[in-house]
Amino acid sequence: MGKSLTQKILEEHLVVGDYVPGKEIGIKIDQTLTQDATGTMAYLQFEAMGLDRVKTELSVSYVDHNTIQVGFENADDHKYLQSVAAKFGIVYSKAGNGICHQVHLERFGKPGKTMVGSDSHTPTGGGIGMISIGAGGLDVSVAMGGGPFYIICPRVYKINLTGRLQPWVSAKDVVMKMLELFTTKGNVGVIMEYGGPGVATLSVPERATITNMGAEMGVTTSIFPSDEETRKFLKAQAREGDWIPLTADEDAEYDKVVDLDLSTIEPLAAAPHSPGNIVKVSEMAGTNIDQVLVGSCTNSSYKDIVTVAKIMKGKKAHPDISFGVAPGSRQVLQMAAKEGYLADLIDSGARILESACGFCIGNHQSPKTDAISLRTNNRNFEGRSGTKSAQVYLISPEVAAVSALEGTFTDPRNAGIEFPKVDMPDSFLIDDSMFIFPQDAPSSVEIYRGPNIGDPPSNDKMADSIVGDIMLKVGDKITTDHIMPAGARLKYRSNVPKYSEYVFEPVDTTFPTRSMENKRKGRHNIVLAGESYGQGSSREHAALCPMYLGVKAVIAKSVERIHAANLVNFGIVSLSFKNVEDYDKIDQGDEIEMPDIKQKIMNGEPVILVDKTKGLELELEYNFSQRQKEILFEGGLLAYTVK
Ligand code: MIC
Ligand code: SF4
Repeated sequence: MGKSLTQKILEEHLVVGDYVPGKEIGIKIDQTLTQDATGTMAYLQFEAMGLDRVKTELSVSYVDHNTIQVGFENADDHKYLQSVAAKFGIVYSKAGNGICHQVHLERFGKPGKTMVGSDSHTPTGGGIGMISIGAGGLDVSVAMGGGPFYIICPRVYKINLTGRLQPWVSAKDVVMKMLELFTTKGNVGVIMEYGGPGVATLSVPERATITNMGAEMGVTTSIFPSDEETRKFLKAQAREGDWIPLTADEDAEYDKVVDLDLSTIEPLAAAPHSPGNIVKVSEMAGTNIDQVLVGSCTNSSYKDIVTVAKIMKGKKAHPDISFGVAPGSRQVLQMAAKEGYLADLIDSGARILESACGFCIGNHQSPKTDAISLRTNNRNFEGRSGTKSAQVYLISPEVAAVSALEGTFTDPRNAGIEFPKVDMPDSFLIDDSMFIFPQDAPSSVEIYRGPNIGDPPSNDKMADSIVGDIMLKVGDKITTDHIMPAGARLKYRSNVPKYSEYVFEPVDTTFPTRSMENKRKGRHNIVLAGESYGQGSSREHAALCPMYLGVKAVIAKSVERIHAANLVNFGIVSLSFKNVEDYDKIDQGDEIEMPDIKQKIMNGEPVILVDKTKGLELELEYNFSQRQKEILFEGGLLAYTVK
C-alpha cells in the first residue's frame, strides 16, 4: 500500500514509537520558530535546561507580536531575545522584519522538513510541504535542545482539490469552506493533506493561507505537496536549492477523502464570534461597516497586498470607514513600495500599519463600540479586537478592498470592478539585513535581562489526592484568549505573577484573587469546562498562569490538542467525564475531592470525583501516555526534563 505525504515525512523523522495512528510518537524536529509573545518564556525554559547551543538545523526567533512598545517591557523583552539568540545559535528576526509565518515561508521553509513553532499558526509552513506544527513554548524549547516532539500519530484526511477558483474567489474562501465542512471542533489528531489536480492552480502563499487557518479546525497541521509551483516560489526567493519534489503515492490510503471543487466556492465570511460561523458574503451584502483591515499571517502576502492595491488604485476608501493595511513582511512592504502599490494604497486613504501582528492580536485598531469590522485575519473571538461589543467578520482581501470602497459589506463579483489579476513575481526582493545571524563564540555573549524578565515559575510534584474547589464553571469553546487575554495585557507575557492577575479576565475578573486565596488556604483549584476547551492560540500562559494560581485539574468535556499538551507540561491534570451529562451535576463553588488520583493514574484506573457539596461520586477519564504521566508526577515538563 502506498503512503500519504504525511506518513512519508513523519516516518523519516520518527524517533520514538511506531507509525500507528492514535498512538503517541516522537519525531525529530529540523526547524523551530518562536515569536516574542511566547518566545521569552520558551527561551527562559531553554536556559533552565542548561544547554550551550540549539541542536536543530535552524531555529529562528521572530519579533512580531509586541511591537507597539508602550512602556519599557516589550523593548526589554526584545533585547533579551536578541541576546539569547546570539548566545544559543538562533537567527533573530528584528521587529519590523515581518510576521513570523510569512517571513519563515519566504526565507526558510523547506519541503520535507519538520518544524515546531510556539504559535498555533505554525502550520502555515504546510503550504511549502513541511510538517509544521504549533506547540507550547516549552515543547519548542525541548525540540531546540534536540529532544523529540511528541504527537498522537495522526489520522490523515485527503482533501482532493479539483477545478480552479473563479474570479474574486481566493484561498481564504477555500479555507472558510473547509471550516464550514469540518467546523472548529472534533478534528483533534487529524492532519489535512491536500492533493488532486486543483493543487497546481494555487501558488505557495495561497496554499499557506489554507494551511494557516487549518489551525482554526483544531487539526494537528495541514500540508500541500511540493511541486513545480513550490519550485517556482523557492526559485523566486533565490532558494531553488531548497526544493525537492514531494507527493503522496497514487495508491495512498486515507482515513477520509473529501472532494472539493474549487470552481464551486463563492466568497465567504466567518461571522462573529467564531471562525467556524461561515456565511455567504452575498447574504451579508449591503450591511454597513465601520472598519476594514487587511493583514495578519493569513492574508498579507505579496499577492494579497497587490490585489488590494490594484482594486483601490485611483479610488478612495469610503469616508465612513477606517481602513488599514499591514503587509505581512518587510519583503512585501519593500516590493509594494518599489513597485508603486504602496503609493496606490496611501492615495486611497489606507492607513499603512507595521508589518506585524498588530490589529490581529488586539494590539491596536480596536474598533468603536458595536462596530462591524471586516478583517482578513483568522480569529474573531469575542473581544479579541480589543472591543467587546464589536462584531468582527473574517473575509478575503478581495472582499475587504471592495467593501472598503463601498462602505458596506460587498460581494466583489457584483461591484462592477475589473478583476485584478496578480501574477507571482519571477523574483522577490531579497534583503536579509533585518535578520541577525548568531555568533560563533557563545561564551562572549552576555544575556540581557531587564526588570520585565523573571524566572519561569516552578511547580510542586503532583499531590497524592486533589482536595479543593470548583473555582470556575464555563461552557463550550472557551478559547485561550478567554483564559489568558492578549491585546493590552500582552506586555506582561514575561512576568508570570503580573500576567496571572488577568487569568480568565473576559469571563470572571475575580478568578485570580479567589484562586490565590484558596491556594493560600492549602486547597487545590479546579476548573470545569465544556467542549473544545483551550481552542485557538498556543500560548502556554493559559496553563502556566493557572498553575501559578494553584489550578491542579481541569475537568472538561474535551480539550484541544495544543492546550491539552500545555496542561500536562505545567503539571495540570486534565480529565473528562465518563458520562458527559455529569457536567451538569457539578457547580462552581462545589467542594471536590479526587482521592488517590496519583496512584489511580499510575495504575491506569478511573479517577473518582467526590463532590462533597452535592454528595455525589462520579467517574472521570483521562488519556495520558506513560511519558505524560511521568511529566505530571514531576509537576511538569521542565522538572521532568532537567531531573
Ligand atoms: C494568536 O494568533 O492567538 C497568537 C497571538 O499568535 C498566539 C500566540 C500567542 O498567544 O502569543 C497563537 O496563535 O498561538
Ligand atoms: Fe500574529 Fe495574528 Fe498570525 Fe497570531 S494569528 S501569528 S497574532 S498575525
